[in-house]
Amino acid sequence: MLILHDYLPSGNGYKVRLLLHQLGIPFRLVEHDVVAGATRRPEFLALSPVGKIPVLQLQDGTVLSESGAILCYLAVDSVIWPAERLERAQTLQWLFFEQYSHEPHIAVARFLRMAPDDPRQADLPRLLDRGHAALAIMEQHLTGRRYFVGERYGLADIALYAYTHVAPEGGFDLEPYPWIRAWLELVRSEPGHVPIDWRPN
Ligand SMILES: N[C@@H](CCC(=O)N[C@@H](CS)C(=O)NCC(=O)O)C(=O)O
Repeated sequence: MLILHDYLPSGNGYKVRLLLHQLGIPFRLVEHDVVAGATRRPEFLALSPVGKIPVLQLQDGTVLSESGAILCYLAVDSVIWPAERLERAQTLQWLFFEQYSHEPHIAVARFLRMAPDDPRQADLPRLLDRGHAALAIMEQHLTGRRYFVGERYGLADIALYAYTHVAPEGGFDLEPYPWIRAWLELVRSEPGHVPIDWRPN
């Protein structure tokens, strides 16, 4: 059985949990307390030198890190992976956007609210600014569309949903983004959708 090393409040981990559940793939969840520094301990670093969750451990012991890479590993050959070459590249485009222009600002702003002693508190105004810039790009793309790629629910929606739906916890008001709010509702209504704090039995 697959093992997912994860931390329940993590949006990066949630992307993988959500996809595993929606694809009906059974897995065992092993939780690590990121805030307490568990991923920096020697036992975890021996598993994955990157020192971050999520980590997917395959049946043969191989480990895979980086949420976007794990999503692709699980999705390729499944119904959720686009058949068309352009749509595959557009999916990757949004996964890279999420990692470079969205998550580093929106997820970190949310994390700083959970960790008031973190020395990066002074970065908050810049993170809010950059996070809103990412939300504005998403709003513009979603205007007149239902989903990010090919008018079908896919990996780009999963990856961007993970931290966008909890962006208010980082201080982002989603009121000015009606298309994003409609898309969040649509993603929530997908079959097999589970909330961020869901864990397998
Ligand atoms: N680019 C990575 C980011 C992973 C990441 O930042 N994980 C955080 C939790 S959301 C973590 O494990 N942080 C622990 C640390 O940096 O010590 C991904 O998408 O998987």
